[in-house]
Amino acid sequence: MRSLLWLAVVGLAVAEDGLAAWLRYARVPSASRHLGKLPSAVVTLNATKGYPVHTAGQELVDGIGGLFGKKLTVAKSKPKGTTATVGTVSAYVDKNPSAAKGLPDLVEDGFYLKISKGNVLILGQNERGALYGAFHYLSVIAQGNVSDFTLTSNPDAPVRWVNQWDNMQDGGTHGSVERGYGGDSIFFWDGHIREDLTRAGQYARLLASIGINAVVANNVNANASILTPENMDGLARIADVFRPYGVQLGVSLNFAAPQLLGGLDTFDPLDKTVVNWWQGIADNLYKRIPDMAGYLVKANSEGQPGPMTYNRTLADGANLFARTLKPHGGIILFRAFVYDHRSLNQTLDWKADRANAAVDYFDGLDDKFEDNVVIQIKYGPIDFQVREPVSPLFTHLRRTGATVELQITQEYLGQQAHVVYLAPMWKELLDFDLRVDSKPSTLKSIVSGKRFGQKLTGYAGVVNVGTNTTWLGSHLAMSNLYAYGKLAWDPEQTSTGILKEWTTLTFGHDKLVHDVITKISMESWPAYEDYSGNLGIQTLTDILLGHYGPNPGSQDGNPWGQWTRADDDTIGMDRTVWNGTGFAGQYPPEIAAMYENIETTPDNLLLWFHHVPYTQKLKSGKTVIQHFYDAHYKGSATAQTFVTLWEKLKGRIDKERYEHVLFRLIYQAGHSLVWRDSVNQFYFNKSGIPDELGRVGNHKYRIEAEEMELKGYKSYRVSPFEAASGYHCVVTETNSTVGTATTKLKVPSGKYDLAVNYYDMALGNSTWELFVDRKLVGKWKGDLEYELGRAPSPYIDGQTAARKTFRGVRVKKGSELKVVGRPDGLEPAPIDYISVLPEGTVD
Ligand code: GCV
Repeated sequence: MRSLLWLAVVGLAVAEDGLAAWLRYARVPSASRHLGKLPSAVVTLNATKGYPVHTAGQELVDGIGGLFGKKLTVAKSKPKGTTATVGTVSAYVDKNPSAAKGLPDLVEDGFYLKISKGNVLILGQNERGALYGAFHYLSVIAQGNVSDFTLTSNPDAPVRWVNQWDNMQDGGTHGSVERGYGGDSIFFWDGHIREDLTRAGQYARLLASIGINAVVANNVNANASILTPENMDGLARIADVFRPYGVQLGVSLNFAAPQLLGGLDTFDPLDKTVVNWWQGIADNLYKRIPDMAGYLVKANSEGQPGPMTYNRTLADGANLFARTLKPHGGIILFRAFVYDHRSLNQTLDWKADRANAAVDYFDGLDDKFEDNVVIQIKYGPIDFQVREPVSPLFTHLRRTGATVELQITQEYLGQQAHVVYLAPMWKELLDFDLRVDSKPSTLKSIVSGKRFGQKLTGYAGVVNVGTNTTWLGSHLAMSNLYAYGKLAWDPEQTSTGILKEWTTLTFGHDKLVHDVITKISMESWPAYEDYSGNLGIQTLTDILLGHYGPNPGSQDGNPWGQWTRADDDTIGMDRTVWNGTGFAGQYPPEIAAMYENIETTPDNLLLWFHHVPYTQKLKSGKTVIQHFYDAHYKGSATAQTFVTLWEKLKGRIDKERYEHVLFRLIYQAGHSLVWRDSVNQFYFNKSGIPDELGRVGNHKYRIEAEEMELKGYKSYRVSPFEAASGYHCVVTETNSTVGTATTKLKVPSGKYDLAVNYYDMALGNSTWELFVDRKLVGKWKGDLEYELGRAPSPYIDGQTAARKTFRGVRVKKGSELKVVGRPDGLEPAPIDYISVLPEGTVD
């Protein structure tokens, strides 16, 4: 009872499951001291229930109540005492005509804030802007700042959308949310729109608080059945729960829907019956959702139908929809992610290059699009890799507006099982100067519309939250969603500044908590790049399966085009004009010249643009291969420090989130070693060039499971070979045999960390027990598929390889070390090796 009271006094939320994310409204330190500087009542101007100004009033009451324990009332006209007045500029000016002159110019969705001696004025250019202003004020006071200030804030770009890749139906290759690692869809189930859309409303609230104005709820790999009358009614229900937050609904379309759903014998975009069919769809949608944002379309890409099926241009395809939306005020985001994954041939054609596709397809179409078409372009020319140059297509569209597509869900970047704070990467991309016509042309100036003067430009972020209370599957990953919204509003904000805000709102004010989260987050992208794919070679993940664990060999020899062209002596894509695929020539001359020349290409993109020997010297003086080895050791060593850093926070944040994050960081530390060893082993094997420091292939603390005394276990050659230490692991002889692997330790007596590398497949839940001299050290289950949302894999490979560590175990010289594995289902309790590590060592 006493502890409950204490919790109430210090204002700690009891269930910190992540659902409230950064909108926890947890009590600020010394809250009672600030009460005099806060409003006592809220006045909402022209508020209608279910619309943003009304919501803003409610948020102010809830926010100030939670943050400071001060109960506010909502009034329609001015009560006595200090007030927070919130509404649109026009509603305010109607009541106070003389105030008009003193107000700043606001663009759509912008807001004005004036805080003076406890009186707060929050005005939006529109209702949505008023809500944004209220959220901004609450964020400022939640960070402990109750001083007077005045602020005019306008968004950098009008399009600030998020995309969800939610499927109508669970199952299949991608389950409920394609590339989603936070549970099932919050929108759809069993082919329909969910009855209970509470989570959809909560999502809209989070998004509104960071300035997002639209959500495309269904996957770009769209199911035509989204457009049945019943599902359109369902979409209208989603729009209803979004509306109070000023979030508009967008819909992804399947280009072949006239045929698949409408029963027509064609989906040719120039066919009159097709045009009429789509007009009917638009009219029917807008009848139900008058404020619908518009459409998102993926066409002629990865098996999706599109206009090119009928030899029509991509502009013909986009304009078909644009024209049907125009009478309703909607816009279409048409994706530039167009390429043919079937015909690219690496062996026959040195010049073949998937990276060329977007410019090849879109060049010459700039002035052909309707003015409500926006081209949505992934930040790099391939696919959300750990390092890519900015897509050159941004420089080819001067009349038609573009959005940059960023990925919050970490498809190729650790799937939320690895912490990777993405704001620093996004900042680098946005700040990159593309030098169009030899003039400053940063990506951010292009997507704000300032560089070329287009009206419709901005940002699209693939988020893929799910029903998990953490939204993305990991508490720390939520800083990426927060940062996405903040940068889309104002790309000048810094990665650390955004992180500081997010940390305060999410975890509170403790300095140590801030220091730790900042250090982990800011080191996370460089570390991940170091252990997953260096020098612009891309994330060396398994591109044919889950896009998660290491599998460098999977990049080449298939038409997906994420090639490295690694052979025994050389590596990298030659994208030069003089000798390669010509991709470098798609940039404006200054940038093209920089990438064309190996001397002026930055090291971190060397292998993106050039095909070189492993012995090629970098600017650092290292060879390519030695850089690979060193970077993989460095990155994985950094990942180990995340665990010890986080452990400093024990007792300083709530137990629930502390444990949740710790579990993931421990897992990441182990998996970073899997990455390190797989990639190093792979290139050592290919190149035959040894590591100057003698680490690769030499692991003196390891005992290979296949070299232990086996009973019920047998040796198994792993594929790909590099995913196992010594290329082999052990598996139980049958699905029901209990296996034991035993050995005598030769190390001097003392305390050691015992690390067992095993494989946790999605085919069962084996159990393992580790004994020293017949005493149980620990027991664990192969159930990571329930704990981590990352892509499940049925194989013994780099996706499923994991590590379990027991720290500070006493052993004697000659002690018996034994692992007992009990298979379950089709998972044969696989073990790779056991490391007996002197304390403080990791290998
Ligand atoms: C929605 C990548 C992903 C696909 C995704 C596609 C896209 O290829 O792996 O899952 O499909 O990009 O962006 O359309």
